[in-house]
Amino acid sequence: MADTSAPALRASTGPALPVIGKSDTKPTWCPGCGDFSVLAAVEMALKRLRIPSHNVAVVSGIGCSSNLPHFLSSYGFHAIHGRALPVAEGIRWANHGLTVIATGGDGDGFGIGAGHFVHTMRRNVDLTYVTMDNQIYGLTTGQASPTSMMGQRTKSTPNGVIEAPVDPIALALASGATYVARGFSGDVKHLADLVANGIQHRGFSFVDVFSPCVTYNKLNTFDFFRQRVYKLENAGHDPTNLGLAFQRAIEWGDKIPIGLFYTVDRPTYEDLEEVLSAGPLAQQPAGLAGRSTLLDEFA
Ligand SMILES: Cc1ncc(C[n+]2csc(CCOP(=O)(O)OP(=O)(O)O)c2C)c(N)n1
Ligand code: SF4
Repeated sequence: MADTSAPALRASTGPALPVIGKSDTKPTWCPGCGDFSVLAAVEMALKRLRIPSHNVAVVSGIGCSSNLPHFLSSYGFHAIHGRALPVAEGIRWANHGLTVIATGGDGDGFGIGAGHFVHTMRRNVDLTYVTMDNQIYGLTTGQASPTSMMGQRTKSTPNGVIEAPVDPIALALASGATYVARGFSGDVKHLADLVANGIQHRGFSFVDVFSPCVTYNKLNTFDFFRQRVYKLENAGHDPTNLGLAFQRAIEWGDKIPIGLFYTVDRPTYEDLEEVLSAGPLAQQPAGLAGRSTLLDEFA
């Protein structure tokens, strides 16, 4: 976990440290888009943890959802399509004192970014990845995404999707993520709890969010999920049991689980990478260790 102990909200000498909030940029999302709730939940989580703006970096790829970093007062980086996670990893390695959050859509994370998704999880890099999973490409106006349901008619699948969807939760469990959860934009408080716990968890935290696209996905709507979702914590689920987590992950039908599927303590990439043991690279002296000995060999 990033250094959340630091945020004494008022430095002993100097001005109050700014708590996270909305930026001056107003969201351009369609009225009713699920992503508004995700933005609110991320802000609530960071406020609750009292992490000041300057200690947070939010990174995204490309898509409607990937515009999220613009709307927070933290540091932000709007990367290219599918590349939120490698950029987020790079930020962690350069300065693992920061709280790093990656955000984006299902197309961004589970399509073009799928390779990065798997490898960041198996490394257990200590960051939080929040996906706004609307099961469609929103920004490009309604093509099928990797999580679109079979049979769904979209702009790119006029006769219905014929490919089986990616199951992000099962994929995360299989790839070694150490905190795996799912939220719903229709329940912001529950979602904020999942995000806050994910930020506090040491290791790769994944929160997949049912975040309906009200403009292009007329199948997976707020009502669709309201009628189906139930909370794992109310169903006696044991989030320390990987086998049970897989069983819950593949549930899809009249009942669909949200909440914490799985969590485990495992050393993070940052714990195991020797070069980071002396503290954040950004605060270490620049230079090449043992440089003179190395250069002497070529003299
Ligand atoms: C390399 C590359 N390929 C394709 C695109 C076009 N493109 C932009 S956003 C996007 C998909 C967005 O869908 P998703 O990630 O689910 O986000 P949403 O807009 O639904 O929030 C695509 C295909 C691109 N920008 N770059
Ligand atoms: S097109 Fe869909 S995902 Fe994009 S802002 Fe509008 S409702 Fe949200």
